This record gives sequence, structure tokens and C-alpha cells, in this order.
Amino acid sequence: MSENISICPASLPMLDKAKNEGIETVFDRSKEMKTCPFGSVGTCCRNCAMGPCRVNVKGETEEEQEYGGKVGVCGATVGTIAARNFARMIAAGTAAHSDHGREVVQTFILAAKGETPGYEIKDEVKLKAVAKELGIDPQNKDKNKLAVEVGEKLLTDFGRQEGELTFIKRAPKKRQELWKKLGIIPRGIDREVVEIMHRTSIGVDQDYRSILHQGNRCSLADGYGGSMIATALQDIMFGTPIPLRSKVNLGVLKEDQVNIIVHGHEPLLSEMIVLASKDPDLLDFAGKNGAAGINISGICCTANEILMRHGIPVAGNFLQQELAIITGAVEAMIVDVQCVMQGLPRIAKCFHTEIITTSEKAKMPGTIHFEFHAHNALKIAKDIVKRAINNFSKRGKVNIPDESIDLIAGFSHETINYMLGGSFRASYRPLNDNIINGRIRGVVGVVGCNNPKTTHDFSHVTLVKELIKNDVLVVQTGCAAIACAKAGLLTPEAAKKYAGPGLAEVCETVGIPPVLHLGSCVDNSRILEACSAMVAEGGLGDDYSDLPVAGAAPEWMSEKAIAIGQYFVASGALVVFGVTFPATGSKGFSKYLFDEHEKITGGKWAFETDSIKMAHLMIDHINKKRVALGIDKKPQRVLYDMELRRELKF
Ligand code: NFS
Repeated sequence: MSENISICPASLPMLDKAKNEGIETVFDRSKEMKTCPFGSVGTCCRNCAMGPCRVNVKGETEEEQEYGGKVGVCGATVGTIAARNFARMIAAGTAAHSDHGREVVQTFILAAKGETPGYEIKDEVKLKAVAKELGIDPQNKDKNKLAVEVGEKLLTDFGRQEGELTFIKRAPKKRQELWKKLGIIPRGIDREVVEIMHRTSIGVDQDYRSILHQGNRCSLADGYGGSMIATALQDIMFGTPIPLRSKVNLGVLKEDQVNIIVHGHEPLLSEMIVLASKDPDLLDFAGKNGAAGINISGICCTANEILMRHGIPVAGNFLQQELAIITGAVEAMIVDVQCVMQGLPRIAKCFHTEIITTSEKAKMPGTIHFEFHAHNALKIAKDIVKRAINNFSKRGKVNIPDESIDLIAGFSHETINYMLGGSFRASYRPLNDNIINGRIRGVVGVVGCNNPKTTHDFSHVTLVKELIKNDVLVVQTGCAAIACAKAGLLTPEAAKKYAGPGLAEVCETVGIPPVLHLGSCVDNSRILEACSAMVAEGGLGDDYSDLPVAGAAPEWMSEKAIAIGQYFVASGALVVFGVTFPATGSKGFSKYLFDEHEKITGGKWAFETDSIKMAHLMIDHINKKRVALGIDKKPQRVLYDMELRRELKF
């Protein structure tokens, strides 16, 4: 019954079980919930109490809609309403990533000051590199002192009123100049979010171009601010990822062990849970309670964080959070912030599973709250693990699908540099060369969520298969990466099976999968870094917008995805979203996003629900970029005779 709901082999039996036992899941709720025809296309305004104004305007052209069509009570046109809603999504997404980033910086500083047992400064090489970027001389400095300086400097990015974000300098020179000219370089992260909320309140900014102008600035505060800071400092604190092998899907749960799932986003919590699960006393305690061990696995981006750095297995992506509980094998699901469904405690009631909330910012009725603070994080983590062990004996019947598969993760920007360039010549040269010689057509980032409006994982897998078949190297983050991992695409063997001949050859030579897992959603900043490195390496133009690259989120659902999409568009990329697009109710505003915007930043949005068409939209875009770069034709093979050889200069 469930085939059109999901293509995930572990999710299908769990959905059947849910149906047989009368357990309602997100898939049922989605089916029942009729999509609002106004909200889904961005034309419902509830920014004041004269409304809500739902203005689905008929009209063939922008003019008919904007000047003759129905407007809100205040007179707001459909374009203004759609742009306001879109900008607020950018603000919310930026806020989520950046508040995560802020927690990381604060903990980073405390760790460097020695006030947080369990946390430490692990990656000194990256610490020194970041210090240099910030203009701090790392020479002869104690690593902790240096880390305090770095942390405090980055913290100023959040509250700065004037000036520029620190990491903006990571963008190519030409791009920075363009942003400066356009006036969209973010000043401070918090300021840009606040300004969107102000501009979009009743009676302020009423020109969709102007609203999106601030949308661009705010989104850049996410990409080059909150997200990039989170990635950088998480790497320094917990280690910069290197390639490792692990397993994915619900089959990673173990029948004879205490299963603890960490779910949410901030690795500050999950790192400590991983540490606590190795505590000999707790392992002993688990044994005394009849368990063969303590098995940690992850859901959503928390999963990606601990997968990337420790190889901890992934239980599933966003739409599997409820299904994991339905296995009956989960003693505790520990959650922090973001993408945690309120449906969890309802399902947990049918089993022995305890949902444990940990963030002061994110509480849920019907759960247990263990408030997590950096200064006693390890102790709290141990208390939580102990509680889960105590719960082991209360298990009822267990039903773990026998489905898990290998994956390779751990491709940080530094790793790509090292892997492709070799240990003596770390560089992006080989990647650029392989793009120039046509073995690799281009690079596409396939990222984002799951959405029950569309078959779980189907669009991700179909899109990525089509891309690699056409010699496009795919980089992934978030739940998209988990989807493709479950389909076996994140292994070196996948190159031979699915990739086109050029890409397969490169992958086989270097020993990498055709689909590279770069981490969690804040780690989309790694894609920005990789693109900067490609430009800096030379031969592919002098700005992001020259690169044969694109991005997609075929199953997106979160506001965070919109913020990410917008910072790539602001950076000059083509970004394609599936499912629904929250602006299509306005002809003018969607034309601006889908077309006109390219003239401003070189980047634009597109909307396509068919995964194969989506792939070819991006492939066509990449081909156009290749033509513009003059690398569309394969170099002629010339047979050299002796005379020609003598002319060769080395
Ligand atoms: Ni990203 Fe991560 Fe997944 Fe979507 Fe949610 S976990 S931050 S928002 S659902 S990819």
C-alpha cells in the first residue's frame, strides 16, 4: 500500500505496521491536510489583524495582477504579499542556522577557557588557518588563548551594526565587489534578520524587488555568517571530517542493545551523548540491565554531524523520525532543536520510548526535559544515557527492518582539497582540470529535506542518478544525503554502476563515490567554500556565476531551505526547488525570482517537480556555462610527429 508514499525499503514495512496497529504518522496527516491554495503559493498575508487577506488573483500578466487585481485590505498587491512571505521564510531560516551558530561560538569560547568539561579544541591546524583569516597572528600562541580570540571575534558578527561579516572575504573578489555595488553585504547577522521582520510588517517595504534586496542580504548572513561560523568552529572543536565508512537506515538499530537516537541539529549535544555512551560505568550498567551494549544512531542533521566526525550510523532522515519509534526498539530519542515533529510523543506513547528534550528553547508537552548546558554537558549526557538504559527492560515486541546499507561520508572542503590533490599537492587543480577536460561536466549540490507531499526519497534518488549518469559530480548535505545514501549512491562502487564514463573514471582513479556527503545543512557553507576554491584555482572564470554548477532541493519543506537557496542565488547559482514554490501566486514576483534576478546576481530560482526534467534544467545550465567558458568542446587529439614534438616547450 505504501509504495507511492516512500521508496525507502526500511520505511515501507514500518508504514504497514503503523497502518495495521492504527498508529497515525506524518504521512496520514499530510494526506488528510488539504494544501491551502493561497498559502502554498505565497498569497496569504497575516501580517496584521485586518486580514488574513487571501488574494489569489486571476490575471494573465503581472500588470493585470498588480494593478487591476484583488489586493489585501491595506492595498498590498499579490507581489508584495508573496515577497513579504518569502522574505520572512529567509529570515526564519537564517535565524535558525545562526542561532545554532551562536550557541556553537559561545560554547567554543567556554571550552577554550576550560569551563566546559568534555569539550576541547581538537583541530589546531584549522584553528590557526581561521585565525589567520581573521587577521589574528597564531604564532607562539597557546591554542586555547588563540581560540578565545577567534571565538570572540566571530561573536561580533552576530551583533555588528555596521561593516561587513568576517567570512564574506571567502567569496571571490569579483563577487564581493558585485555585492558591495548592490549593497547586499550583510552587516551583522541579527541586524539583517530584524530588518526583514521590520520591512515586512504592515505598511513598510511595498516593492517586491526592494523586499528581496534585503532577502539577499539576510540570506548571505546565513551562508557566510551563522552557517559558516557553525561549520568552522564545530570542525575546530570536534574535528574536521575525513572520509569514513558507516551504515544507514533503520536496520542500524540493534535488537540486543540499548538504542538511543539523537535527533535535531546541534552537535554540542550529540557529541556528549556519543562520549557518554563509551563510558565504562554506563556500559557496565547496560550489561547489568541485560543489554549487550549502547547503540547510538542519528536522525536528521544531528545524524549527519556525528556521522561525519565519528562514523556513527544514521537511522534515517526527516520522515523517518516517527517510523524509528514504531520499531519498538528505541529506548530514548534525544532531541534538541529544529525539524523535531510534535507528533513524536503521540507515537512514543504506543511504545516504551521516551522522548527527551534538551534545549531551553525547545520544549514539548508529553516529553521529559533534561536541560542541557555547556558547563555540565557531559554529566547531563551521562544522566540521559543512564535513563535510557533503565528503560531497556520495559521494551515490548521489537520489529527492526533488516535494512541498512554502507555509505562513505566525511567530505569536508579540506578533504576534497586533499583527496583530489594528493598529500603533497593539496589543491582543487585536478577537479578543475577534470571539469575543463570534460570528464566531469559540472558540480551540483542536491540538498534539503523530505516532504510528505511527495514520495519519500524518490525525487532525491531519481535526480541524483540522472545527474551522475550525465557526468555531473553531486555534493550533498542534510536529509537529501541520507536519502541517496539509503539508495547506495554514496559508495565508490556506485560510480561504476550509475555514473557516466567520465565521472566514473575520475571516481575510480581517486577512489571516491560519485556523490559526496558534505555534512549537515549548516555545512552547505562547505559548498560555498568549495566553489570559492574552484574559482581561486583558475580556469573556470573569476566568479561563482561563471562556474558550471547548480543547486537543488527537490523535496524541501523547511524555511531553512529557502534561506539556503537564496544565498546560493545571491552567490550567482541556479537553484531549483521541487514540491511547491511559495511565490508562484504572483506572476511578477515569481518572474523576478525565476528570470530577472539573474541579471542582478547571476543567480536565479527555478521550480520543477519532475526530477528528470529538474536534472536536465541544471545540465542545460551547466552546458551553457561550459560554452561561455569555452570548455564545451573536447580538445582535439593531435598526433605529434617529430617536428611538432621539437616545437613543444616544457
Ligand atoms: Ni535541513 Fe536539517 Fe532535514 Fe530539512 Fe530538517 S534536518 S537543517 S531542514 S528536514 S534537510
